[in-house]
Amino acid sequence: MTAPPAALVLPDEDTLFRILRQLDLAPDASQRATAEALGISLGRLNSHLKSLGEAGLVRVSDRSGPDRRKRFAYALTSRGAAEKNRLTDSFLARKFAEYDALHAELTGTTSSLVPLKHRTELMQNNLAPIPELYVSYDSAQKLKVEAAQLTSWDLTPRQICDLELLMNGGFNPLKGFLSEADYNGVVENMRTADGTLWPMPITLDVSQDFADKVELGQDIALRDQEGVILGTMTVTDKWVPNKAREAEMVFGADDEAHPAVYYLHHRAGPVYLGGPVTGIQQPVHYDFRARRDTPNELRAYFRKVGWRKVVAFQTRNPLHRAHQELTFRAAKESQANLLIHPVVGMTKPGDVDHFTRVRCYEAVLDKYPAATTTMSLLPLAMRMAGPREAVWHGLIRKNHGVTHFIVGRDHAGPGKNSQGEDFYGPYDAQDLFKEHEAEMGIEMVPFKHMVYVQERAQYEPNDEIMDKDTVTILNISGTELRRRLAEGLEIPEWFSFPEVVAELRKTKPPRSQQGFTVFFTGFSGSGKSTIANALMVKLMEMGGRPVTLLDGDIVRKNLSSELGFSKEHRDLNIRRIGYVASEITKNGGIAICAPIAPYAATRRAVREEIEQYGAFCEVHVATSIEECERRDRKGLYKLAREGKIKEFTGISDPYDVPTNPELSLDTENVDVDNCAHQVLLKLESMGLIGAS
Ligand code: PPS
Repeated sequence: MTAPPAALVLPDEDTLFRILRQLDLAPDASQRATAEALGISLGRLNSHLKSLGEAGLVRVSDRSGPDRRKRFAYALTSRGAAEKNRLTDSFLARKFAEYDALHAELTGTTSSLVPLKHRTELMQNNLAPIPELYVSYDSAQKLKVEAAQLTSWDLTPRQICDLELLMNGGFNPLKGFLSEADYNGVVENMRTADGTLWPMPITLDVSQDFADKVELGQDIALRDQEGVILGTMTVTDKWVPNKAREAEMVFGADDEAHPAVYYLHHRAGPVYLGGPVTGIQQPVHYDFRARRDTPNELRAYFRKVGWRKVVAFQTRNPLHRAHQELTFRAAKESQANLLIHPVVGMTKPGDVDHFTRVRCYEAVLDKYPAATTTMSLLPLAMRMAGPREAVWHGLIRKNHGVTHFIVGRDHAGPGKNSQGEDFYGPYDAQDLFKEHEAEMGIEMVPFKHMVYVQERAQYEPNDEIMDKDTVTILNISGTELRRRLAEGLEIPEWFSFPEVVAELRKTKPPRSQQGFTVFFTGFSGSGKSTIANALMVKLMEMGGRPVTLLDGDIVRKNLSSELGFSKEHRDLNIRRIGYVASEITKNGGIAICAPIAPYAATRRAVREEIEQYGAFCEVHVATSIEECERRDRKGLYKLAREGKIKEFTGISDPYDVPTNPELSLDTENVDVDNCAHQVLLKLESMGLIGAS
């Protein structure tokens, strides 16, 4: 926050706090009413308002009307709102200190009291409300109007998730996107600059263009993807982060096989902005509204139903019987009520979508003893950061009024690294959590690996089974479950509840009934279009699903007619193709794409987008550049050699050869029909076509 000019005399902190609070609660009130509410004279209020206006904390506006005494309206600026939040914290800290002193005076003991600097956090048990960053409804209406004039940043889906949890206190004690000093502390040693434990960088990454437009001290509006203003931020910091270092320290390796590292390098903007946030309104959700709770709503619920101890279960997967048994046991062992707290913001690419999952969770809720368990949805964007993520999850749950947290084997694990090894040890998350448990103020309930014992027809913790040699232990891995779903095979009742299986089958019919995309890539003239056409005809002959061909030339005529061949335009072209293909795939059709698509990163982004809905089969049409040039069907290579066509792929522009395509075709020794047939065989082996 920028300091007010030196000449300004602001009221003392107490008066300032009371004025800002009053203006937040009743921004439209007359000056007389405000002075009365504060118990000060009109003259004093006037002079305070003048200096607050000059300091940029309050906005004065003229309003027309006959009554001269009501001529001016006063409202908080976003800076004023941020200042009010800061003063609220220091006010609370002081009150806690007074409580301390009173406690000592009345009881003569101070032994159970914690050091003052931790007072505000630790005094907040799971029942008391926690601070939010929102202004009052009336102030929000005013700020919204003011913010319409500000430079705006359109938040990415991940930033919307982060902002929601910043504003509603889910990321308490953070007051905004991290400043540079806080970011450095968090990256290097999991602590903000003042020493507060916080393991995950919550940063506002922006484009270079946007960063160039913003000055330090400036307020910016934060908008969702429809342009709705959710909050404002006073930019106190702007810097170019060392992303490789962030990846090493936060995710354990600068390895793009880690989804968050990939995101960091390919999705996140190059510049970070930091500063305090003022909340105007929460992001709008139209789905499962009754199942979404802010931290304070959950705390209020726990107060209402009298839950003192609550154990939370974090999940990004459907719940099967093993999970139900495990969570039930965890609640019993810690003598706590159970909160199923699934993530519905962003999870790992390829996960079951949250709509399906929530319907599955609802089916499982009935399996718990009545009134012991509840479910609430958490709009978190996960980073899959294993140990650090577990600590982060714990702090977030603590903010939601939870006292115990289940941490399992490989909590928030991202899968294998580029060497095919696990990023983290299976119990690293539990170890790191344990190390910080006392400071976090939330207790870990370590996950027991539950397996099904056939003879006893029940789930038992694996490490408690003494007669392993004589009983039959059954388990179905996640991979095996996906295989059974994909192939339409039986899923036994001991493994999952029939209602859950039915939901999963609805969204994930067997692969042979799902949509998919075949994505050809290769040089111009490599034979992509010809093979794609042959494949389309063969698939149409089989019938069953609609087939659409998105050929390079056709797309450039219809979808991308204004684009050229710069890297930026090619990427845009491929992303458009990817978008259309993902929609076709989602709706159960077959999309065949045949652009050059020279950049590996863009192909990967398209793959990720499509794999949310169905299979992606990348086919490299591996005709060499020499052969393409020799064929030169369209005469373009000749023109490219003569310099008449610029940026020509393979001649004067790069092509990243696919390193791991589903199929690579040699067109120099094999005819078109056979190439198309090879693709069909590949699709069959992927389970995408076949008897159905
Ligand atoms: S990209 O890179 O994927 O966006 O390209 P794409 O849309 O597939 O290109 C389609 C056709 O454009 C012709 N063409 C060029 N290709 C490469 N480089 C340059 N500079 C260029 N200029 C025009 C070329 O005929 C491509 O056709 P195909 O179907 O690949 O033979």
